Amino acid sequence: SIPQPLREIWRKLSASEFTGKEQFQKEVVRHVETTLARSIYNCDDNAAYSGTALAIRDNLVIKWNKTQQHQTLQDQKRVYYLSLEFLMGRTLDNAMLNTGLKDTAREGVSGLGFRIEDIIDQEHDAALGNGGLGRLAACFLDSLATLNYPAWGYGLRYRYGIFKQEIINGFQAEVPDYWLDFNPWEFPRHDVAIDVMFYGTVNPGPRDDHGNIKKVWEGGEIVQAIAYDVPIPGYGTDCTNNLRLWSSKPSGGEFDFGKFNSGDYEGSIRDQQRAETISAVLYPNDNIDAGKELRLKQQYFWVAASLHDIVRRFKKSHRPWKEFPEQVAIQLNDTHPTLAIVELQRIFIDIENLAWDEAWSLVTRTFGYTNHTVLPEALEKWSVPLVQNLLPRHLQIIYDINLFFLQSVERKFPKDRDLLRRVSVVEEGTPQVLRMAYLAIIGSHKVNGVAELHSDLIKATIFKDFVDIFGQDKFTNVTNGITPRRWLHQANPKLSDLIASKVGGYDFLQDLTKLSVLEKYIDDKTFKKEWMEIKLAAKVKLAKYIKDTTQIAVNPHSLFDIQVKRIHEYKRQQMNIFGVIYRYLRLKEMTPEERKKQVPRTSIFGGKAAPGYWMAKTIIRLITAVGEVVNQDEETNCLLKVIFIEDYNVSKAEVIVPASDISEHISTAGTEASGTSNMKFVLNGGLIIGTCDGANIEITREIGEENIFLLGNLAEHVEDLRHQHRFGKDVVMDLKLREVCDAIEAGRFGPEQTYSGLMSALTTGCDYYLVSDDFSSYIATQDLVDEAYKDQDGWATKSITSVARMGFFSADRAINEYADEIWNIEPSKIEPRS
Ligand code: NBG
Repeated sequence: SIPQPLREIWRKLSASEFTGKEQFQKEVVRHVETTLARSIYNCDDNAAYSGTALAIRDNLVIKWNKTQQHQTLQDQKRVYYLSLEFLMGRTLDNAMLNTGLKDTAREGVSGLGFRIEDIIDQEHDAALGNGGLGRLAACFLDSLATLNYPAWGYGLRYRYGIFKQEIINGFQAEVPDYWLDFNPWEFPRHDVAIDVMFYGTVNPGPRDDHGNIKKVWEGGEIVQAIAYDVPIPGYGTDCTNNLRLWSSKPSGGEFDFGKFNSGDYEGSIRDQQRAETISAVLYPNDNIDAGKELRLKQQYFWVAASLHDIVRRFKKSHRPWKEFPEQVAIQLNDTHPTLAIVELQRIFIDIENLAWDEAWSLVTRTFGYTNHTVLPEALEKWSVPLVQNLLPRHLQIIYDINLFFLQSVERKFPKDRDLLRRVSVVEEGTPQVLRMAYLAIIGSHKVNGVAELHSDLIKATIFKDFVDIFGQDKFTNVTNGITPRRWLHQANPKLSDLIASKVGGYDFLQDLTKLSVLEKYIDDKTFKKEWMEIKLAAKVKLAKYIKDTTQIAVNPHSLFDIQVKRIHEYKRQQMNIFGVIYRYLRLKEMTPEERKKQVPRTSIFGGKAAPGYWMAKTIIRLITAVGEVVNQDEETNCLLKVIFIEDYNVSKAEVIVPASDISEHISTAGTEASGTSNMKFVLNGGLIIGTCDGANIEITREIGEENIFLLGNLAEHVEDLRHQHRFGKDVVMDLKLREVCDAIEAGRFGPEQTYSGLMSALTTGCDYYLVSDDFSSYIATQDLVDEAYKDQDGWATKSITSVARMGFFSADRAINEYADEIWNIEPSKIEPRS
């Protein structure tokens, strides 16, 4: 660092933030001309985006440095949020809004001959996530910074995020999405390079302070983790936190010159490629565990680098180890980072020479674990031979953790051998597998679900034994939330402005409960009119996007019915499209007179299927095929259109979410842990049709039953219904659904073989997701939606009332709950520079 006497000079020269339009413009032009080496003759939208981003970034970086210095000086407890996914979307618009520079930038670029919207549109999404879990992590980062919590995110810097989806002949095709061409939002820290070892052997070493023979893990393959830092600006505060993403690189030299010189060119780069492969690509599975070695490597690589970093930071403060949990909280976003528990125990006992019990007490007080699913196919299990080979020392530690745990269980419940079998981290079988969720519970002081129903369900089902063992208090609920900055203010600026004009400014963006003031205006005719005009404008914008990308014209005055999310059988896009077919069949039967009475509808779908998830891909094909038939049917297409929006992602969601009249959240009860898009849609004045599942239940409680269209069976009946399907004698399919299946099987939407899997899932597959049980309720509820929509004034009342009551679903509320109940951390405000 700089010698003391020179620091004054340094401080005088220190960079300062630009203010005002002129200074902003100067910065943009300077960046375009110097950083980008371009000129007025070749500055297109893309160069203007880069210049603008770099100018905004400069201000952000100044706040970021200040925040990091402040937090280091304060030396308070920090939270580290470990997530394999951060689905950030675009940054520029959000950074401008959070730092209060949007208007300056709009005027500034306009004076230079550009439109801010076009510039914003140039940015590539940072799509380092699959869906809700990754987007939740991104919303949480926004809230942590906004609320001034000292917090870091840790993740992987994938070279390829989630694939780009193309629809070719109606089927999904996957295209790699290389997003790092120009990414002004990351800062490589080549000086933060951490060696991570894999494979190798464990050998006896010297005796430790406690007289035990040490275990030495050695001789493995070493890969380097390089830090890339991303600034995360809070809204209306200088607090700018850090997201650190690790990139993998071969350790010691780029490639093997020996091999190169002897002519083995391929061999010379093989090791380099092996190392770089680790952070190359995000696994594209949402709620599915693939169990591949490379994924385990990713997990350990990321966890080892992050913990090394965290422990190093702690050691700088020269505190005794016993203070570790008072300085460090680590949150495990699902089981993906569970190895962090084992790694920290390893660091403590193997490297820092703590005794097992002391180390374990520190470890368990440090970690919290969030569960995001009860779906069996998503619960992570690692094969023991795989772990033995890749991480031999960790496997030993896991065995010890498990042994001590089982001994304590045995003391508490003597002679219950079946209990020991049920709760063991090691599941018997060929091969044996490690149940990562169990390890995460054993190694954490708190376990939470993400919505009330979900948190109750995990306690009653998959983790029941652990509640008996550890007690109720270890298990808690933190209902998910979303950031109103991105999902209202940024995505729907007109609505945000209208709300601000009624509730007394933009404070509601930092305290979403202030929305409740809107209820006062429920009878205000002009307000209602403006409200509905904004909704219509959002629909017009989406209609234009649909026209531009699919050439299909949709009527913005029709009811926009939207289901956008990952395609999954449990989310039941199939039920939605069956419903569309049913509607189409009815419309076909009607006389022209009857048709005149119908509410025109546009059914909009979007979402990716995991590349290996054949059933999900079949569902996409059915949706596109129904669209092909329905959209061209002159008799009915003014009353029904079906659209599949290609490559659904965060930036498209920002256009889609404000435009819904109704959105669908119709998972089989008990399967969707929370859902978060339900919150986004309602916050933007859209109503919901949904099942009693996940956060839908709490949304209903908050906004009132009269403002939501609920349907279907309850979670408590699901098991019985499944049992009936499996063993019941004379289960007959719902007649309406039968009609739909007949139409599909008659080839009305292309060759029926295409859908045979989907059809047999309903029959021989015992209809695991209970589509036939909920179908008639679904159809009846959709009829209620049509009826309600005819009364536009009543609809507006529902829409406004719902928004007014959505305060609870801010991610700020969720983060405050984590901070108080799990992390025990305090906010720390950075005073603005005088
Ligand atoms: C997902 C759930 C969603 C939930 C998000 C965020 C996984 C494993 N789970 O319902 O399916 O909203 O997590 O909590 O991706």
